[in-house]
Amino acid sequence: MPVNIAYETKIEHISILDEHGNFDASMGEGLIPNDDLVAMYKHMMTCRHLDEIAFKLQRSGRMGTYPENRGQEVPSLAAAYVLEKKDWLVTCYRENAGLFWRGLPMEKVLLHWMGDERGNHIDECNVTPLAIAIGSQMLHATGLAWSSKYKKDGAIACTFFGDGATSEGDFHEAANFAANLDLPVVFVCQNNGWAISTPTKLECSAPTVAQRGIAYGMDCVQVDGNDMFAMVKVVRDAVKNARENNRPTFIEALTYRLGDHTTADDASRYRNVEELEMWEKRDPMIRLRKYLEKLGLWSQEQEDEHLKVAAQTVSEVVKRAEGIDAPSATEFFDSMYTDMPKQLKLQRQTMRTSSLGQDPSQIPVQIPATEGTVQ
Ligand SMILES: Cc1ncc(C[n+]2csc(CCOP(=O)(O)OP(=O)(O)O)c2C)c(N)n1
Ligand SMILES: [Mg+2]
Repeated sequence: MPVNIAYETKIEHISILDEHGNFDASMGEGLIPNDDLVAMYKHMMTCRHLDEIAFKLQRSGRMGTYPENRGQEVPSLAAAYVLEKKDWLVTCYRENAGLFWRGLPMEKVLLHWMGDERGNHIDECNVTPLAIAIGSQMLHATGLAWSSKYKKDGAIACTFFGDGATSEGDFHEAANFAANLDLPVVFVCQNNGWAISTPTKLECSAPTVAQRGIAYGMDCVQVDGNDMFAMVKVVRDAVKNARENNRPTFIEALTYRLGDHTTADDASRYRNVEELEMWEKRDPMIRLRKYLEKLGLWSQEQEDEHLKVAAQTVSEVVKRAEGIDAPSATEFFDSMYTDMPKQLKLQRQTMRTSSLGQDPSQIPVQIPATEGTVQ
């Protein structure tokens, strides 16, 4: 019997504006209006300033652990730029630029990292709270898309996760459901080469992470994740595919975190200086700035001017985050369920909060007569 090919495929890599300033006009021309490009660059400047200040807040004991976003601003910003208001952006923890573009107040992210549940109360826009349990958010995105399809409201869900997260079961379950049920989901993997100190090649033997999506029958593409033009193009294509055909797409965005994994990490212990220097040259802001300058859309004066605006914005954000009244000690119980299970009700009522000097109304302990004994 002849040997036939049962299946053949390819993964395209999309790049429009590369690190050397080469611009592929055949794909990039007219993709993003100049005014929008300038607005995006300014937004990235503000986000990067917030990142720097957040790092300092942690170092000076004013905030808990923080994961720097520096270097990874483009993928989520491109997605937020393309998505409509009714759509969902379902992120992990390195997508500040996209979340803020959609309208999440910056102080909510600071509150989150200060351990304040109110940072996770989001009424302003269709984004979900930061997901720290790796991979969990992809399932939420699939669920949101399933509910949109059921309700026929036309919304799609765009979810973000890292290369490491594609080795979690949650990714495979979310991808399988999304593809089999024809759900409008855009899966964006930010492949930054590392899952904390584990290099991607140690947890993914395939040459691209994108091909993991092929197993589920999704369209898959790899893109330069530091290239705003290429990112906007692939997200736009994927959103169209989701909106018009109810089909999920897997996008592998190649990028790099220029900082440590979080403030609890020291990346110099596992990655070498040459690698970092190579990626510093690929910084998404450098190439966008050069492109804007070449077109006469940006100058050093504008840079200096906007830096002042960014500093002022961030300083007000920090004031708001630090100025909020202390949360009650039971706040985190109240955010979890619409109808709190009785075990949690009991825990809430029996919390010994007097040592914190908070919520003295909880003392003495009150066990609800109607709830009976908790098993
Ligand atoms: C379920 C789960 N397992 C382990 C961790 C600890 N952890 C935090 S970040 C991380 C690595 C994630 O790597 P990746 O998905 O590539 O995201 P990146 O931080 O590189 O953006 C791990 C293992 C966690 N938060 N959740
Ligand atoms: Mg990673």
